[in-house]
Amino acid sequence: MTDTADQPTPPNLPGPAPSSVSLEAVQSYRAQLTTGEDVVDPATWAGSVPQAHGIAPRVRVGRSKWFNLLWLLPIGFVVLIVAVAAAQGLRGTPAVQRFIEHYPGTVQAASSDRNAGLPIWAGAQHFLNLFLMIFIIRSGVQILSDHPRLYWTRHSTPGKDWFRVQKPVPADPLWTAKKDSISLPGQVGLPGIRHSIGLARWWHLGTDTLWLLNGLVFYVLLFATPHWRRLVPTSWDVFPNAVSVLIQYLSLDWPTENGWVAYNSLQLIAYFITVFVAAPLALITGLGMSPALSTRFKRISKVLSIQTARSLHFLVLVWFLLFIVIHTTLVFTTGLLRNLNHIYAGRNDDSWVGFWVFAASMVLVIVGWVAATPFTLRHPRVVQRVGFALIGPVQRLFEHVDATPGEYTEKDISPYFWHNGQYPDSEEYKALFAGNFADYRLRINGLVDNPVDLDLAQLRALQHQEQITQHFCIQGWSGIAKWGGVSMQTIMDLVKPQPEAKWVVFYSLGDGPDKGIYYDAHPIEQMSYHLTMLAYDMNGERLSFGHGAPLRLRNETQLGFKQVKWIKGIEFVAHYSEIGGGYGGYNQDHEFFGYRQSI
Ligand SMILES: Nc1nc2c(c(=O)[nH]1)N[C@H]1C(S)=C(S)[C@@H](COP(=O)(O)O)O[C@H]1N2
Ligand SMILES: [Mo]
Repeated sequence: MTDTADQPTPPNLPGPAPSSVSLEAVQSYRAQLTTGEDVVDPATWAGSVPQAHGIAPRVRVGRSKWFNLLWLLPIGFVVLIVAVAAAQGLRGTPAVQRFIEHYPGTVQAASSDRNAGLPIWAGAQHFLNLFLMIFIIRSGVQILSDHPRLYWTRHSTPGKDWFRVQKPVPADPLWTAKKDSISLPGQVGLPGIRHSIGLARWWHLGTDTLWLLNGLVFYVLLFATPHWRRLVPTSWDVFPNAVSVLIQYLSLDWPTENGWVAYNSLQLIAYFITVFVAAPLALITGLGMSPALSTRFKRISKVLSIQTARSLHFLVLVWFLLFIVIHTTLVFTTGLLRNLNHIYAGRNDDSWVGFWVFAASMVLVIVGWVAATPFTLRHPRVVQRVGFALIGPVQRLFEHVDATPGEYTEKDISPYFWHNGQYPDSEEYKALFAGNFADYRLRINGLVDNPVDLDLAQLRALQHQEQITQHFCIQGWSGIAKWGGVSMQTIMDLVKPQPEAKWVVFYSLGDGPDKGIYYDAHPIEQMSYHLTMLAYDMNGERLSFGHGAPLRLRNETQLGFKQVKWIKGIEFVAHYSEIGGGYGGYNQDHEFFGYRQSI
């Protein structure tokens, strides 16, 4: 950040022309807002975007070759057949027979019998885990499909993605991330329709909170009882035993299971990784995508950049999916009734008790699964409110971390910075653009002692701030740019907010996708953060049309949709509930986002 000390400071500026600052200006902005619907109509959703389907998942090989992952199905099948043949061959050899005799597959500690059986809490938690996972996975896949590409660097450069479920990025220089999003079938994605990330995130973050609580209780109970011994390997013998189990499974001559007393070593390793590696990694990589945390904990975000976090988060999903498929297959094929009795009935026999508990729980699962999407489309405000109740307090906590400037340098600037949102096309904007913004005025008013109208020359005369920061779009792409402009603190020194002013509303010259102007409200505390500014330059040049000319907001503790572009007015208010639909911004009113989005 560089301050240009020789530029005039606020008191040296020419005073505002009193006639141009008026209540009418404020009222005219508010009158241009629309309120948004309380029900989702897929036909008119997000500005009537037609549903768009992705393509089969592909992974990049080398510079520009793409491997279609559907090939893994036939390849996997052939590999499995070969592996079965090889394992059967191996079991015929005396050396392998001796090995299996020595390492039968299960390490049984002397105390194993004391840990025999599963307590009721384990069954209850297993069910809750399974139930929550359905919503977590469906909404997670929905979030991915809003920017259906993965990268290893924070630049999100087209063609540099390593994974995509979407065609290559078209050459259109004004292509937006929203146009790049894809739809999912309504019973796969949650809620399935294109660009429904706002609702998907409430499901994802809300059920995550419950899942983490469930996991925490599980950890506590596990270590407060001897049951941790069932899940934590305590001898190196698990490795040869796991190899032995694998050979036995593959040769289709399965080991005798005694899961009541101890899991076999392969199972033990899989459970251990799932509980103690994959689950914590899901949390860490999830938080690694947060703008507030990333700008604050720079050391961590240097290594775990948003895109590394996002890619790893996806790989954790792949692990969970594989685990679920293999685990369920084995539960079904290694003595279903007994297995179900172990987990749901706390008994070690072949009665039907566990099965009926399982069947009843499956009814709940199916009802939840089938109802989730229709419910979300019919009651999106409920999803928005309940989701916020579950995750809002955490987001609020993270918001209080002010970033310190200077994380990135010129060499970090992204070669490609995605565009997003709805471009302005009003006569008002076109006329201003044609006149090179000579007639542009930024109107700042509301609960301030000194309302002002500023033209671009006056804005440029204010103390200059420059910062190189990372943008985090809610859809998942990111980019680094150098922003030049005026800090919001300088603006506040000029307009002098009154004590009642608690929120600051930014109005755009551009409409949102459902008509009515785009706007967003920010808490006033964040306006004095180091990196909160109005930018008129980007990467050393004037802000382009696509990126928000002539003026846009940067508040680096929040996601991209809150960075209003093409700003025409700023209003200081007591609360945003009187503005537009009353939810704190255009996306909050129309697409059920949250007014605090530090994650
Ligand atoms: N006026 C207005 N501002 C907007 C939007 C919009 O649609 N209209 N989109 C937002 C979103 S979702 C993002 S990610 C950023 C994108 O900024 P960029 O196009 O400069 O990358 O602008 C934000 N500001
Ligand atoms: Mo965005």
